[in-house]
Amino acid sequence: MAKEMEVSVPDIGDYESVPVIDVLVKVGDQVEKEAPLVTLESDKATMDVPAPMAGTVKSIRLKVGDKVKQGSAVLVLETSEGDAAKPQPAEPAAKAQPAEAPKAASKAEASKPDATKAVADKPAAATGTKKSAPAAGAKQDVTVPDIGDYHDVPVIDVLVKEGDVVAKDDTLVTLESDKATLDVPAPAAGTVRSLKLKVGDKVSKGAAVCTLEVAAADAAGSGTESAAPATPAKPAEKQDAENLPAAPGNLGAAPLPPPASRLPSADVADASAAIPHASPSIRKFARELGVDLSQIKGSAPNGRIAREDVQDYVKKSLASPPAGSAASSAGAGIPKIPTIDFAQFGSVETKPLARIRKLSAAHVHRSWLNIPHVTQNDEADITELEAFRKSQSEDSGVKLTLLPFIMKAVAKAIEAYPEFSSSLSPDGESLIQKHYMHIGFAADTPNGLVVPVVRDVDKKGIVALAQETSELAKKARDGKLKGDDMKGGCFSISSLGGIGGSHFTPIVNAPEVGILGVSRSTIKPVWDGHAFQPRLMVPLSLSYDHRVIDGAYAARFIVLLVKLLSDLRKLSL
Ligand code: CAO
Repeated sequence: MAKEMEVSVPDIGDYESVPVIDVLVKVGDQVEKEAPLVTLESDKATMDVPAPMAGTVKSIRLKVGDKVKQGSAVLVLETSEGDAAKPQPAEPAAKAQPAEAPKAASKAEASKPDATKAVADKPAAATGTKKSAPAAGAKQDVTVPDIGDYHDVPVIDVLVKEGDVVAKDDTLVTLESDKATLDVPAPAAGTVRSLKLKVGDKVSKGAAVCTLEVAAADAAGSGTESAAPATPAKPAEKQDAENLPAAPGNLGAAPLPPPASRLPSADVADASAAIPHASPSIRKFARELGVDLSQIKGSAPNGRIAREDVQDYVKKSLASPPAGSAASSAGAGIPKIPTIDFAQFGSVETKPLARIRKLSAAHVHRSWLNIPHVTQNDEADITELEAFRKSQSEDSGVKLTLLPFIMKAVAKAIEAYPEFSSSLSPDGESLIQKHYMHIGFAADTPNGLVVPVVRDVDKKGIVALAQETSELAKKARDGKLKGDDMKGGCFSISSLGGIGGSHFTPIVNAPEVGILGVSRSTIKPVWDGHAFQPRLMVPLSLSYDHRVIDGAYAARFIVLLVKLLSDLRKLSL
């Protein structure tokens, strides 16, 4: 028979007036025993209040923003289980893993003077220290503090190694159960002399963490845990292999991975950008899926990562490279660039990126990561072509730049080497050969790079191509290109000749397999067998997808291209 029971906030240790940051259920929801109902979060720890038993949510007694303490009403649950008759507070877990909240002072807690005092007033709120001040150089055993009714809580991170010098309150290890996350901070400044645990160990109150050789200043200045003034909490540098060394010139350490109790707060403002903000249940969920929370931008208030954010991230990750293709593993394990607070080096300004720049950034990144690029360089003698171009420019009434000539030559070279107009099938098993000749050209616009596409280049004359490229370039600069203007290309040209520079490495415009970079032509001495002749040479850089194009094939392609540009008769054939 169905019975109603009121679920209240369980024993959350020394915490009082803890804000509700998430209500994870709504009226009518059916919940399993242990399912998280609400998430509470202070600056010291994050904890879920779980359902004490399976049932249906009948009414909810709190909302986001409310501040609660032990015994505050959470919701009413209708349950058919016989033992639900008597209202009882939610037990955070089965008796084997009971109370919900850690009673330990976390690093953030200890870093706030008022919090330090509040905690220090309570004997249970230990930081693992002994009461008397250790002498400088004295060895102090650091143990897991009073973490309430928690037992056998897994160590998920060890942030120090033997020999490390730590400040008081630096996090030594992070513990995390499926209901809460907390740090064990250093009780005093000193040197870590002997580590007693490792990731994966399960610990309870009193378990040995390390031996600390206490620094002189700390020994003099600190006594009991209540006496220490708050040292601004600085994230300890992670010592394991995941941690990249700081890049040259970047004095800041790589960002710390994210225990929940190190939440963004005024005390840890420097590190807050690098700290994913999520409840323990979301952390557990992310860990089960192998998701690195630092890669996710939270959509919930204060940037907190919600379950949907993790799900979206996984969906996007699965959708990116086509399954089974040679590129399907691309992106895995790419080390993250450390987050640096540039303001520490001087004045900075953050501006949002234009939409086009964001799109092209994602596109070139995808291409760069998925395609094994090779770039083949050469130079074409365009002395005669230039003389012809200049003479024709005046006659045709259209401004002829080098671009339409190059476009025409590329189309002819592709006719001879058609694999440059192909794409790999998404499964990587076959090559799709295109029987049309649409060629894109990169156009520089105030908002970023776009690639309009000229259709049927093989069927058009130079003047028509000149007209079309100039119209498309204008549309691009005016932001008037339509989606269709940029679709369907077989090959791309990126001409920087109007600007300068010699060779460069263009990035293949995937799923195309080749791109030609054109740089600025210059007069060079070229040996004709008898003497050096001044010739106008244009540098060409052909990047190609080496999964599709062999080096010899690419070299033949560029040799032909050079010939076509060097001899106008061949181009007009
Ligand atoms: N060598 C020497 N001069 C060159 C040249 C070359 N390879 N290519 C062009 N020029 C000259 C032109 O003849 C023109 O000179 P005049 O004004 O004296 O006649 C001048 O440079 C300007 O040409 P242009 O760049 O405006 O015209 P274009 O047809 O060559 O190029 C376009 C058009 C849209 C490709 C170009 O404006 C552009 O946007 N280029 C940048 C492309 C880009 O950003 N690529 C990078 C992609 S990867 O990051």
